[in-house]
Amino acid sequence: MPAPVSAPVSAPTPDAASGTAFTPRIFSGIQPSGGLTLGNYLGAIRRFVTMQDQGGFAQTLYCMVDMHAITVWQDPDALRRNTRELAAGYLAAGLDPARSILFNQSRVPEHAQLAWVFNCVARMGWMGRMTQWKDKAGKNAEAASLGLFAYPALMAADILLYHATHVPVGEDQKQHLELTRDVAAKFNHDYGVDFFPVTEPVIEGTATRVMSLRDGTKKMSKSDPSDASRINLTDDADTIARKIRKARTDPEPLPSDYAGLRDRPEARNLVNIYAALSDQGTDQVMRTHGGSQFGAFKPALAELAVETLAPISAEMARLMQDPAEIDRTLAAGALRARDIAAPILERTYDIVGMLR
Ligand code: AQP
Repeated sequence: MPAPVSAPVSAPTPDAASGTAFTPRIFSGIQPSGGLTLGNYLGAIRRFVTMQDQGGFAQTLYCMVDMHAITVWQDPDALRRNTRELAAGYLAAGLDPARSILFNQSRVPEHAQLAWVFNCVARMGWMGRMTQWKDKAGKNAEAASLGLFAYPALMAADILLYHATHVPVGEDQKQHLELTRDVAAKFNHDYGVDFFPVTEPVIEGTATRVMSLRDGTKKMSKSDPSDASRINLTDDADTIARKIRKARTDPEPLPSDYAGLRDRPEARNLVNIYAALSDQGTDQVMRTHGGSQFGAFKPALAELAVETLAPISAEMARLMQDPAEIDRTLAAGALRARDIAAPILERTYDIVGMLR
């Protein structure tokens, strides 16, 4: 059993029908659809590293989900660059290719193959209810790609292709994880098997939903048109400090307790970021900074952000000078991923009745 991360990680899900425990295994991914943000770092990558380091999982697989990225238009050169930069971000933050399997999704064709099976398991109604689909397709759903609509079935395939039991993600992915569980349950039920595990999302801590610096009701996102809305992992110290100084807030000082931030989304966001970066609870942050004006709190937050991100950003820049080495790391990771994926896909085809 893996040891707890910041809060207890529940046991690998025993299959309800057979009582069989699945091998504890982690899968998660990030889209190379832009540069990495502080949201990606705090909501996902930092926990990828913790879960790798704590041990107790048979494998930790971390992917650059390039096939997900092309569900909206990506310039081919930018996609190549963003995929390498994402890999550099993983490595710079502490993922170790000797201990974790790092690869880009399109190098493991089993993802697309299993996704097709799941396209035939998942229902149109399920997909239509996904808030990410509604947000990204917007009012003009007719013009959105079929891939964007089917995105959650590919995500279910990413996870279930490895029989992953735990998936560390930010809050925004909770609904997709629930759909992954529905796909596994429906497949198992339809074919009368106990083949796919019911995966546990791991959504923990104070930074599971980092918000935009310009609008505290919107998620910080790498594809937000406003660069001022986010902190990029590649931003230099001055840029980070400027973005935090200009972050939208309100005129009131910080309250003495966290509950006082309930109707102040921008202020709450900055406190949550501070808590996550300093590894403190929000109550502790309020004890230290309650009563402060933003003129004092923002520089303290900027200092903390620079202290955390500067070494990562410097290491990313160093790694990006040798793209061929990044490509070799990803190719080697893909071979290891395929060793796990290929037999699971074969067995899936067999269960479905495809001649092998
Ligand atoms: N703002 C955030 N706060 C906490 N976690 C976040 N994540 C993303 N934004 C935040 C987590 O990062 C992982 C990878 O996300 P993704 O790149 O696959 O897709 P996304 O969630 O759609 O991220 P973006 O930045 O908003 O990308 P675009 O703009 O391309 O759609 C996930 O675990 C996610 O929860």
